[in-house]
Amino acid sequence: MEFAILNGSIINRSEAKVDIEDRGYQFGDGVYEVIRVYNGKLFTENEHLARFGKSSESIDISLPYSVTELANLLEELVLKNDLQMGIVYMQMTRGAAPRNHAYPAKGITPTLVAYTKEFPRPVDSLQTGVKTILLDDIRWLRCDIKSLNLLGNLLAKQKAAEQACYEAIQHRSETVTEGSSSNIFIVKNGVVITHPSDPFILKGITKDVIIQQCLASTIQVEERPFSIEELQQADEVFLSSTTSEVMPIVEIDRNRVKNGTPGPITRKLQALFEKEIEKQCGALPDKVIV
Ligand code: PSZ
Repeated sequence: MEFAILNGSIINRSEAKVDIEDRGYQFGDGVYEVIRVYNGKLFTENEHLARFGKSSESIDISLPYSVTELANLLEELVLKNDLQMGIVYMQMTRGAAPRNHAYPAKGITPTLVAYTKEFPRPVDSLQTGVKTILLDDIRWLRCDIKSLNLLGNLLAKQKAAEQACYEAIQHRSETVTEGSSSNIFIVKNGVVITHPSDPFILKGITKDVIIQQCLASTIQVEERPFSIEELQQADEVFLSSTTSEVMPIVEIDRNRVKNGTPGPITRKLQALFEKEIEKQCGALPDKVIV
């Protein structure tokens, strides 16, 4: 049997149902997280729970559980579902109430849902790298909130998929912001560069792990806005996310990045990332860097 979390309880997944007047369903009025599970263990769990708290706070929904309670619930869910390699999806909405744009004054209880999904590491893409397109960033100005409102992101990802690409790299005027579901990095003359964590992008947990690893090693890193031109002239380009990890980008709008193969600093960061996974979650059965 497969289980899910609905509010404070772990129940049969097929019995986890929410109200049609839930504000998540009606308005996308809520926040979410995706947490990676390797070897049955949650990777960077505290960081994801902290961001979940921050996102919900920024739209005035207060967490009805402590972070410890939530962590215990998620860990129990992973155990009960016998999940080894996959993700936990978790979302919280403002709750159910008669439809009205303004929040109901009182007496509304947030709806918290979580479930698990098996998901292998994308080892082939991590080896070869992926293709991308460049696209205008048409999203709102609070992309730092991990909100359920994802239409802008979905439209961008769909355009990429229609061109057999893995991701859409978005830009506002000349400045590259982020992917539709990832952060974007360039490497130029040995320096790793990525957009600073401001309201134009999501502060990726993976991005922060990568920055910490640069700082802890000899790799120079700069968080600063960079232009489309810098992207196009970069020595290496990669993206990062919970499920994509450190993913080499080898093509942008049909143009190869350098010679069209993953670069040495990207490879080094992939190796460091796998080390961090193994430190937190134990030995990986399918390593990209051996
Ligand atoms: O399974 C998937 O396709 C996932 S799991 C996480 C994401 C996609 N995306 C996270 C994300 C994002 O949606 C945007 C707009 N920017 C950056 C990221 C990367 O954030 P982390 O590293 O925390 O996953």
